[in-house]
Formats: sequence, structure tokens, C-alpha cells
Amino acid sequence: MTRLKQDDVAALAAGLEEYNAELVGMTGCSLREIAAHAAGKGDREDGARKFSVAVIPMTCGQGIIESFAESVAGIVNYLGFKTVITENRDVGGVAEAVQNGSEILFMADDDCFIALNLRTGKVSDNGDATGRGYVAGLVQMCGGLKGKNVLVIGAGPVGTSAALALVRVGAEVSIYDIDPPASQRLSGKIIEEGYTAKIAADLESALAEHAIVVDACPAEGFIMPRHISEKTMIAAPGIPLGVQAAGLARISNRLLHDPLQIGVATMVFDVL
Ligand code: 2YC
Repeated sequence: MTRLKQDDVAALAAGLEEYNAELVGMTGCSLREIAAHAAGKGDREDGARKFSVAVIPMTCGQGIIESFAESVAGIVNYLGFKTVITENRDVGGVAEAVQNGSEILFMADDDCFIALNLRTGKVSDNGDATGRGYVAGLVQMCGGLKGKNVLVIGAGPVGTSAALALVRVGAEVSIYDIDPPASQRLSGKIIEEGYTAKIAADLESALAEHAIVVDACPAEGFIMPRHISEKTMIAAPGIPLGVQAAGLARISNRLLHDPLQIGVATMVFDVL
């Protein structure tokens, strides 16, 4: 899991309106609608207001990421939920949030980023939510994925969640991971769920054979201009971006990529 840097999120909250407009342009759906789809929920505009959300900064491990809590709160607030960032951090922040009547808590240390609904006990993990959220966006961008070949690059938590979400919507999934045993493990999980997936041994030929790609790995700039045609569609939750800068012009309006928005929005709907 790539640790975000302040630069990755510093301008996020201020750019949400523009971000949402781009998303609607690419998928026909708003951030809210994609998140609701990913969580298997209707986007209950009305219900939002009654939930109060708290974001709790966590100092443990490598510590606070400047603008991280503000970005998370900005996204949740943009979706219509009354959101506060606790003054206190860590345990004091949890106490403050509960005493102030917040029902949904967001908190992240170096290894785990969750949303928690205190009333229902529901927990949403960012990695899992991000995988499902990006597939929900890709389904809209591709006008459905049933019977379509999709390459998932990276068999970590986000890639695993994405691959499972893809087979559930009837996509033909191929998996590539730099660590072949990781691809095997993911293929095993998919078979356990009653589906199948192919394992791509070679990335170059896999990219040449697939127009629809999920980049769920932390590698940068390995998707070259030669891998991108007018049919290419990419969902890239992986940080940093796998698409080489030289290829961006070819794919700009068929590329889903953000540091937090789709994952955090899906976490909200998961715990509603
Ligand atoms: O500011 C804070 O509260 C820090 N404790 C936050 C640490 C987040 C570490 N995780 C990440 O940077 C991201 C996750 C958002 C998803 C993947 N990596």
C-alpha cells in the first residue's frame, strides 16, 4: 500500500467539484452514484444529512500526513454528510468523536484505513472499498463488462477486491502480478467464489491483448503509449499512476485515477 504524500492530497478538497464533473464526463455518473453502486446501495440523497461523521488524525507509525484528514473530510462533506475533524488525535480523538455524537468514524494508521459505523458496527476497509469503487466506475465507463476481457495488474488488497468485483459482474479476468505466487493466491480466491480467472505470465503481451485494464499496483509509468489505443479504458487506483506521462494525452478521458475520492466515497456508502 503506497503511503500518500501531502502533495498527493493538498489540493484535493478544493478540486472536488471539478473532479466530479470529469467523472460524470467519463462515466455518466457522479462520485456519489459510483460509490452507491459499489456498495450495492441506492444513493439516498435524503438520508445523508442525518449522519454525522468524524475524521480522527492518527499520529502513530510514520505519523500525520498533512492534508490527509482534511481531504477525507472534504470528500465526505462533498457527499452531503456533516463532517468534523476532531481536535484531539488518536485515542483522545475517538473519545471526542463519540462524546460529540458522531456516528461514523474515519481513521487511518500506516497499515489500515477504515470507516466505522458506531451504531451498526459496520466496518469498511479502504483497500476493499477502493477495488469495488473503481470497478463500479469502469462498468459505467465501458457500458457494462459482462463477457469482456479485463486485465488486473497487482494482486494486493485493491487488485483482489477489484478482481472479485469484476468476476461478479461477468467479466473475463486475467491477473498479472510481479510475484507469480500472488497471482496464484488471487486465482485461488476467485475459484473459491465459484468463478475462474486466467494468470498472465508476461506483462507486455498481456497489455497488448487487453483494451480494458485495472492498474492496482504501485509501479509507475509502465503503461507506454504503444499499449494505448482508441479502445483502451483504464481504472487506476494504484499510486503512483502506471500510465506513462507521454501516454496520458491518448487516454485522458478514459482513465479513472485519484488518490482518495472513489475509495473514501465507497467507504461511506459501505457503512451507511
Ligand atoms: O494523517 C493521518 O492520520 C495518518 N495517520 C494517515 C496515514 C495514511 C496511510 N495510508 C495511506 O497513505 C494510503 C491509504 C489512504 C490508502 C493507501 N495508502
